[in-house]
Amino acid sequence: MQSRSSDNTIFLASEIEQAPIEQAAFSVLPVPYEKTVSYGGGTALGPAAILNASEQLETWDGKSNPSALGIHTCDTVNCQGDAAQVIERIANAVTHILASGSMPVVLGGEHTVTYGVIKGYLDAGISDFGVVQIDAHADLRDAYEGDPYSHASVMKRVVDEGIPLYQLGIRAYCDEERNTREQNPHIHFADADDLVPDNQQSIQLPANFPQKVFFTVDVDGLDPSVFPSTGTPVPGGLSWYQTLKLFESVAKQREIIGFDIMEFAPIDGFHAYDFSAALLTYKLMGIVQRQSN
Ligand SMILES: [Mn+2]
Repeated sequence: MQSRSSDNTIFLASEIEQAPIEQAAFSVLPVPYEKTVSYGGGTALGPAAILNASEQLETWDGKSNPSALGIHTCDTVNCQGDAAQVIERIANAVTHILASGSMPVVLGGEHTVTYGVIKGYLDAGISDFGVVQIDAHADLRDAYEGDPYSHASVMKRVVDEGIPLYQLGIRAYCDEERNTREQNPHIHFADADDLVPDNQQSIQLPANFPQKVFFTVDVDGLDPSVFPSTGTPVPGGLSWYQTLKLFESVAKQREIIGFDIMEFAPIDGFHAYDFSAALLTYKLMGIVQRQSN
């Protein structure tokens, strides 16, 4: 076990050797980017807190051992400079992971990071994929407070690239976002209203939804009782097991080509939430592992 305050650690460092990227099924990419803060802050501290908490994970996730496939932790992305520069660096890092034959597992940082990740796939020549998003917010504003790279606009940037989107657990959106959903036939959704009261644990992707899926998890999509450690919490979110089951239901229908965990903002002194974010990351690796067997 290493000190919780140590930086530059690698995922599960206490249990496994760092796998070379070419031999790792999963490549963890820390991106402590935090520029647009709408309410509470702290996402810049997310990746380091998750990596530190990963020291406490068991390699056996309850059903399989994802670490047996090899986990590589990449260098932390330099998040200095303007949004366009950082997005370019994120895209380059993701392209490198893909060129190495590994799967990106990206730790944010604010949700804007996901746009850089998606650009990385496009730069690598991969464009025949859809995005499935767990989130409290639709993130479909064309710009927020004048900023097209706001975390409140990230999924608009994604759909503007022509990428189909399926949203899960949304429960906060404005008129502009409602209109965007109605006008764009490539945006699908099962909102919190549809999923949470009946504890619905699976969805059916449309037949024309792409075979490859990138899965983005904004931790505020889960209920604040699970993750109060985020900048813009909204009550009525997904439960822990419901989140895992929904991810599994997508993984059973499609090929997961990568995923991210965004908007985690650790609360000083409440390390339970850091561990929850690390465990969520590892559990999603496990679901990917078992589906690809
Ligand atoms: Mn979001």
